[in-house]
Amino acid sequence: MKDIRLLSEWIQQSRFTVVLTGAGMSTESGLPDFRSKSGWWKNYDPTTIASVDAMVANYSLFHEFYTMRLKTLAGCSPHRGHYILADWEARGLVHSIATQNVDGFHKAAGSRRVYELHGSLKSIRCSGCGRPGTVEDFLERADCRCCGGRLRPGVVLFGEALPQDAWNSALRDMKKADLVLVIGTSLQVYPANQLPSMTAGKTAFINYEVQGTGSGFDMAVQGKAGEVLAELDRMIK
Ligand code: BV8
Repeated sequence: MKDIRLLSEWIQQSRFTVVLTGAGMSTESGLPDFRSKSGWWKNYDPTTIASVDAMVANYSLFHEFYTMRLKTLAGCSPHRGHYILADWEARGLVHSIATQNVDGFHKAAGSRRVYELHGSLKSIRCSGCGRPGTVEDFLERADCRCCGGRLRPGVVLFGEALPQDAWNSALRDMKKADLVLVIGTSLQVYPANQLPSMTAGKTAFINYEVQGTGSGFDMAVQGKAGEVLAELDRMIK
């Protein structure tokens, strides 16, 4: 409890707070994460699924995986933790959010300055000509209406570069931050996992599992993102 009390003070004193979130930020919305016991990668090996090779060599499996991801997403929505972060931005307590998540929940909850480092599941595009497609067309396994190419979600697959503007904005803000909150991530994925080390400010890790990953932070709070954020919000209000 004392850590959360201290963290609530850091958040109020900070002039430039940046947040980095991962899949653990959305599990309370009903979206599985990747590496926990109930995560997506339990049944699938990411590099054989979420990669360009998989999309080219095994489009059926690729399509099946992302169809399931899109259908699961359609039944979920942001939880109180997403709304609290959006409220903190409106109140000047948070400057921006860099997210590894592709669910769009931070923006849906009202956050304005969100850097989607790994793209967005619902932004469908043609893997051939790059023109936008619709989720409906993707789900029906239709081809691109312009060039007949295969449709794909606008997510960053393993082996692909991150969107330049999102990465540069996140890096710029991390360097300026005097407080970085890292929420719901195992920090296994490069280069997003490098961001917390880019700041000269204080760093706090809020995660269900804190052993190992939590070391190297100024503070590690073990718990569920939504619950910890609600507790902090009560202390700050
Ligand atoms: C690139 C989109 C170069 C798709 C994703 C060997 C060593 C090191 C690196 C590499 C290597 N071989 C290859 C690499 C690079 C590779 C990489 O990092 N691989 C890893 C797996 C070893 N990275 C890349 O390929 C990146 N690109 O490097 O390009 C380049 C440069 C120039 C030109 C060309 C190429 C691209 C990486 C992006 C991949 N795309 N997602 C999709 O979603 O389908 S990654 C995927 O993992 C998701 O985005 C996810 O968000 C992300 C990270 O995972 P986490 O968010 O951390 O989720 P995880 O389940 O792991 O952890 C959740 C945590 O939350 C857990 O700790 C859990 O305890 C906790 N939790 C759960 N519930 C809660 C909670 N905490 C609090 N509250 C809760 N309720």
